[in-house]
Amino acid sequence: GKEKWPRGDEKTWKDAIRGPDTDTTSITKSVVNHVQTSLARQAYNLDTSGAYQAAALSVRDNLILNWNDTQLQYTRKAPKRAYYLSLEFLMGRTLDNAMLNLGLKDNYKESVDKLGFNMEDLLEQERDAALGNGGLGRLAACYLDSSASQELPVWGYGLRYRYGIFQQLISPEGQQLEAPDPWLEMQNPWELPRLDVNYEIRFYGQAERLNDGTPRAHWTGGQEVLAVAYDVMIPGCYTKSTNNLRLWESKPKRGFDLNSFNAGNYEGAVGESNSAFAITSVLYPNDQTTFGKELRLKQQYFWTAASLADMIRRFKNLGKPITDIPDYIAIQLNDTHPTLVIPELMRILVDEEDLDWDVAWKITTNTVFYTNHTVLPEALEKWPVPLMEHLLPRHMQIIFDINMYALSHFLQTVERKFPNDRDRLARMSLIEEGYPQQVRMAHLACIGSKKVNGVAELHSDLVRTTILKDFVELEGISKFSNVTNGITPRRWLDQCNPELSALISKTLKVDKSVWLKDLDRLEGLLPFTEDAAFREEWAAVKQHNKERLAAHVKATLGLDINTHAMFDVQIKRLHEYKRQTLNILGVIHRYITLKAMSPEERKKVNPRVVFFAGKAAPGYYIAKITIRLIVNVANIINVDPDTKDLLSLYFLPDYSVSLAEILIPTSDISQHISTAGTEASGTSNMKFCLNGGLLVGTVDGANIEIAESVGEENVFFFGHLTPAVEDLRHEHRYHPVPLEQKCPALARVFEKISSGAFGDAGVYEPLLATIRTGDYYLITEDFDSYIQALAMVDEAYLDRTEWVKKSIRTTARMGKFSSDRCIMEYADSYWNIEPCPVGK
Ligand code: Z15
Repeated sequence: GKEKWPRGDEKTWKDAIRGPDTDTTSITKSVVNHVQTSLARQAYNLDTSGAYQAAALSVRDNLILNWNDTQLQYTRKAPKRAYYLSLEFLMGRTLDNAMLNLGLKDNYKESVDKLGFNMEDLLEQERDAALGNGGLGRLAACYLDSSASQELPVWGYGLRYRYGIFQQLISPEGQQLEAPDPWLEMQNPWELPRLDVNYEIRFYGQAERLNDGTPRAHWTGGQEVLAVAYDVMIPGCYTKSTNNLRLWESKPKRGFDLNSFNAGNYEGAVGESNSAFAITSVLYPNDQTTFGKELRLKQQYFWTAASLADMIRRFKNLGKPITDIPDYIAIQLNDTHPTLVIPELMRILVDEEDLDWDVAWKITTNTVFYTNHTVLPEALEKWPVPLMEHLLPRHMQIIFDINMYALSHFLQTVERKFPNDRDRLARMSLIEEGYPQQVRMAHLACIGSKKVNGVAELHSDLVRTTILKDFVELEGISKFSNVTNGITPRRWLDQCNPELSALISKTLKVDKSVWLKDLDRLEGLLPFTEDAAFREEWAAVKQHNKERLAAHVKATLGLDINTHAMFDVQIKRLHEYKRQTLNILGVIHRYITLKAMSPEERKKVNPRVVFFAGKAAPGYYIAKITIRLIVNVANIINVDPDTKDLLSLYFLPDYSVSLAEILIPTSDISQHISTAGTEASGTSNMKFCLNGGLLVGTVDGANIEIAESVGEENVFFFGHLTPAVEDLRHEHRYHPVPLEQKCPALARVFEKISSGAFGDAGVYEPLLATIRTGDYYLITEDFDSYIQALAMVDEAYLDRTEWVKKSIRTTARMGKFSSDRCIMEYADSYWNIEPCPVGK
């Protein structure tokens, strides 16, 4: 029936309630209103920063109205919801994305224009929200965009770090320096503090089993910290649906402890509160390495416990029996970082809800889903048992119980199925023996989840056949599957490459509101490969994007870039397995080759500009040397009169989402050259291809599926395949061959470096030594075929018409890699959730 108006005069209310500001006139009024009131500033002396803030607050108003309607709809319809738990959300900037998703960018632009400002300048004012390291964090951000765009009831849960990923500075010698990222120093219009939404989170203390015939225990004492919610609105594309990203901030439970002050313990009281603030103070900048730091474990528990408490409170409002949790909640673990939700949910169900262990276990394993993002051993999380016991005594008991007493489900099952297979038991146990013992988080995530997935076909196969092989044999293959990663075409095409987006809409005669949400429509571009005028327009967009980047580099670094060259880009975290070394050694090889040519020969060479960008973990020594080498090679070759017009090299500092948005649309080729079997998926490969850049890559991760989609003739593959890698490593270990014999071309490159051509050779020695001895990532094995692949690129680039055709075909066939497809796969095959559109 019709709901009764809650209070007051209905007409008065309804006349006063407003909708979003969508026409230029009301947008202008709203922006100026924010200048006058929210910002408390005079209209006549407004600067660009103020104009940005006011425009952002106006856009935010629209988001809030949609957010309210969406959340009300979820409350009314009570659909099953999915929660995406990620320690990282690499959101980048919000204003442009929000205006585009609202379909209001043109109106805001017009309004800002009339007020005497330039929209591009305003956008530049915004700091990136850089609450992530790399691919994993950016994937989470793309998935939020797609969930809202698909009108799915999905929330993200994360941490509100006061400092995001560090700012990278590069000294003139090429040393990486790290500075804190004070992204919250300016007012952040994109978050809503919810000081009333808070939970007390316990650490340390004692856990005592009741031993009353139930599995229950009491966990008391220790330290309690408050988790406070900050909500970030996630607008869907061309829909009212606006989801929530809830980020937790830590603070002391009751400010300063008055008793301590009275006892004259001022410093103790302040110290206590400092340690509470510390939990969410900084994002750990280590990508794919585990350090076993107590504060990191504290972050993980703080976040999972607050998120779970929030979900359960919301569930309880529905008034359903607790055993219905799996019908209303799906929890997706983004890597093992949130694995503590498994023992935490068990603790709540067993200790607080008084359920039988088996009932609790069934609920848990029907609610949780786990995505694995790596098979690299150094990236698999393990926590020392003594640390876990100290910080989370009750959870440690529960993990032992899952391992032992839930034995009937696990170790006993293993024993029954594989009698006397002690090695298997040791391999599979949640506890790795050693001094100290360690908790294997991937094993816990695996047995505590309903489904486990990898992020590209090859990677999911490797998960099934290597790190979780024993679990596949125990539980059956159907629990283990694949969801190939994707990217949001909103940010990674429409926003970062507006000219290409406009050209596509014009050519397809389809509004972007359609094809951006149905990316297979790009196939409609294929017939136009034969249209010379279209090809020219296509090429002109790339050229324009190169010039846009060149202008940016000129403005920020004062450097002049040759925009009439092939742009060759490798941008990603620095990692030995990603092999930036292979690339820079290839650049040196190219330099040597050019130097040896006659001026006549040089005239036939294609000019090439090579770009690198990426951060190294602050403690990653070899990665930092790699940056040094790149910078110093650049310093030499960029000023060499023999070659500088044909080959130049840039290391762009402080790689970020925003920098990626400028770089990606410029690329003719991009490099994704990890040792086969090491890159789980990669997602920037998809971004480049969507923007018409071609791939140079190994047969690894999502490169394989990209080639399947765009056609192998449009990808430059090289290098050994995954099955060969282990054997080759074995050879290197037991039958080493000197570099000069193994790979003479590379030996010449090493000689050049050792001769001091790029400064003090001693600096690079530790890096070169990793290749000369051991060569775990098989640089020497892949170098020759890498150089060949680059030669094929040069060859192909000579036929510019054919090249542009390749570029168009690549974009046209990238539909599969929309993160909308991924999110629908998770929704249908894992979470079992459905769209819950507003107003239906
Ligand atoms: C990270 O960014 C990735 C994996 C990890 O285990 C961690 Cl800790 C961080 C990356 C993968 O390296 C990359 O191949 C993949 O595309 C991305 O996650 C998203 O799945």
